Amino acid sequence: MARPTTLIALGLVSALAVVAAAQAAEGRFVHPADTNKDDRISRQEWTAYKLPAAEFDKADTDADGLINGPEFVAWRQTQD
Ligand SMILES: [Ca+2]
Ligand SMILES: [Ca+2]
Repeated sequence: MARPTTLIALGLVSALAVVAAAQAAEGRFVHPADTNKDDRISRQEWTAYKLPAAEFDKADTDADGLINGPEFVAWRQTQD
């Protein structure tokens, strides 16, 4: 017999999945290197994800110290 707490937990997981889908639909930047989920990759996150440290400054075209979605996509296109 399912306990009420189990049902609440399942409901929460479903709600989170809906939120994630909505964020993707809005074109939010989602990358596994973005460990603090602020939609930007910091230098620490970049190197922690084993991305080449020398590439960070190339990718950060506006030099604000963070890689946003468009910057990351543009950088990726230079890597192929
Ligand atoms: Ca981040
Ligand atoms: Ca930047």
